[in-house]
Amino acid sequence: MNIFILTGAGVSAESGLGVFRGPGAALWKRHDPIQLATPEAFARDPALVHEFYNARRRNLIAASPNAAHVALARLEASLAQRGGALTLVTQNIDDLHERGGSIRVIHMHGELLKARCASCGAVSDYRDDLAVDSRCDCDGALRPHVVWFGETPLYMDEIYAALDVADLFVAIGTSGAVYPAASFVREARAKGLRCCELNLEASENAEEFDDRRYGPASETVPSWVEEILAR
Ligand code: BJW
Ligand code: ZN
Repeated sequence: MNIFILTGAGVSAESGLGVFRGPGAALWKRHDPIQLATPEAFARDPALVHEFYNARRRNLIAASPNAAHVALARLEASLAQRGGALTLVTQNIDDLHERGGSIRVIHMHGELLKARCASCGAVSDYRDDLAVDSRCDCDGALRPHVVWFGETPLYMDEIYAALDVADLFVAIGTSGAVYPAASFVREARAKGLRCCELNLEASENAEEFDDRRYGPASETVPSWVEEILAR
């Protein structure tokens, strides 16, 4: 069985990382995170945008994966043993899937623990605070390696190729408000895939899913994984 999973901020909510939308959304009290996640905001006030991501980077380093991350890692290993495969695509910029044991994670919106040079494009591991004067070896300015509104998400060819060969599409902890990720379910349906949503509450595109399960990811994901592996 080939399973395609798309995760969003809800899968990391119980690890103490904030969500953008939905109950308890309070990613950053002082400013609307959605207003900061744009190239225009970074051009206008890079220090403020760095401050937002520096605070989230510190929070991430102190956080731990939860039962949902661990269950998805178990699913990846068990499917591989049975000759199947899991494609795990995340909109999250945290590394909690990896720390939960997942081997292959596709970060379509980038990674918080990496920095990118705005001049040469080089991407490097980065765990410290970034500042306006942080520089690449080429002297270009460093920015967080994340995908802001209006920028092209990463690994799109790989993602669409994986959707082509999947048997089941599952969305976990995502509001369905941000494209192109929000359109994956429609594309999966068009290919005849069964689609399942695991979320705290109905997402914006809930009606596109055949199977909907609502509750905290730390409970719904492990029980759904057990069910899949018992088949
Ligand atoms: C729980 C839970 C618990 C809580 N258990 N669940 C008009 C129409 C259509 C599209 C557009 C349009 N105008 C502009 C666009 C395009 C735009 C877009 O989608 N805008 C919308 C606002 C309409 N998209 C883009 O610009 C993208 N690029 C693009 O389209 O390029 C063109 C292109 C397309 C295709 C191929 C090639 C090129 C880029 C989008 C970049 C998004 N960036 C951000 C910031 C990244 C860095 C960062 O983290 O700061 O990504 S925005 C933010 O939203 C972040 C997230 O990854 C993303 C999605 O959020 P997510 O993960 O769904 O989280 P939430 O908070 O929304 O939802 C959490 C859910 O969990 C909720 O439902 C809760 O209930 C639930 N939950 N606790 C389970 N314990
Ligand atoms: Zn550079």
